[in-house]
Amino acid sequence: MNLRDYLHSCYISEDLTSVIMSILKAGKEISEKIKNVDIGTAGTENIYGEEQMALDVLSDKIFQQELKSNRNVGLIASEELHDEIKIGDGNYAVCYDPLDGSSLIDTNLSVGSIFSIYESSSFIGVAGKDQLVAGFIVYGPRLTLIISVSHGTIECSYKDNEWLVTKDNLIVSEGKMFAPGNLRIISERDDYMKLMEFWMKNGYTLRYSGGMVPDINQIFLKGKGIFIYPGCPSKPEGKLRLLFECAPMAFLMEQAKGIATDGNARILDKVIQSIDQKSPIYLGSIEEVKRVQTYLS
Ligand code: AFP
Repeated sequence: MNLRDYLHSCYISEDLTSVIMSILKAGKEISEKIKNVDIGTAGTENIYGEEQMALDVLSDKIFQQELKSNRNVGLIASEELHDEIKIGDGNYAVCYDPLDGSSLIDTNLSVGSIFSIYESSSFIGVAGKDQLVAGFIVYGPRLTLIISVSHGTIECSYKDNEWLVTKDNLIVSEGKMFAPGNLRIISERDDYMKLMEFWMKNGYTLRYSGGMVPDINQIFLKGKGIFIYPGCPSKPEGKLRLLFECAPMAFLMEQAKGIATDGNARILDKVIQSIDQKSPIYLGSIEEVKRVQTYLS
C-alpha cells in the first residue's frame, strides 16, 4: 500500500493529505541536498545562539517554499526562526525542525526532519495532544518516514518515486535498550549516575548517536527501549524543544503504545507558552519510562 491509500483508509481529507505530501516533497528535496551540497556553515545563528549550518538554513527555506505554495497551510513555525509566520488563509498550521542533528552532518551520520500539523491560528496555547499529524523523515542509508494520523504509528519508505507503507503498526514494548542524552550533566546529578549504573549492570544495550531522529527511529523499529534527555540544576528544562521535537515524538510514541513525560507531566498535556520552549523528555516503553521516573526525581 502507498501512503496516499493509507491516509485515505484513515479518512484523512484531501486537504490534509496535500499538506502531508508538501512536507514530504520538502523532505525528498532536502535528502538530495544533503548528498550534494557543501556542508560548510552558514555564518549565521538560530534563535538559540547555535551556529547554523548551511544545510539548516537551506532546509528551512525548502520547507517554507513548499508550505507557502500549499493553500491549505495558513501558519508555519520553524525551529530555525524566531516567530510563527502567518502565510495564508489555510486551515492548517505546520511546525517543523527542518534539519535535526545538523551537528552530525559533517560526520555523515543519519539526520532528520521533524514535523507536526495542527488546526489552529497560533501555536501558542496548543498542546501536543492537539496534533492532527506528527512525523519525522530519516535521511539515512534509506529515505524513510515515521508518521501517525491517530491510527497508530507506521513506517514508510521512499521507493520508485513514491512513499510505500513498510511497517503498518509499530509497537514499543519492553526491552533492554537505552539512549541517554545529556550525559555531560551526570556530574551534577547523582540520580542520573545511579540510573546509568542500573542500565549498565543489567545488560542494557547503549544506542545513542546524538541525533534525536535516528535514536528514536531505532526504538520504533526495534520495538523497545527508552530515550531520555533530562535537565539539570543549571538548565532544568534541558535542550530539546517542546513544540518542534518533544511533542511530535511523544505523539508518535503514544500511538505506538509507549509513553512520554517530562519526569512529572505527560508531554502531550503540556501547553505551548512560547515556540522556543524547552522540556526534559523521557520517552519509550511504559515500564522503562516509569523506571526512569523513580530514579530521576
Ligand atoms: P543539533 O541539531 O545541534 O545537532 O542537536 C541535535 C539535538 O537537538 C537532538 O537531535 C539530539 O537528541 C540532541 O540535540 C543531542 O544533544 P547532545 O549533543 O547534548 O547529546
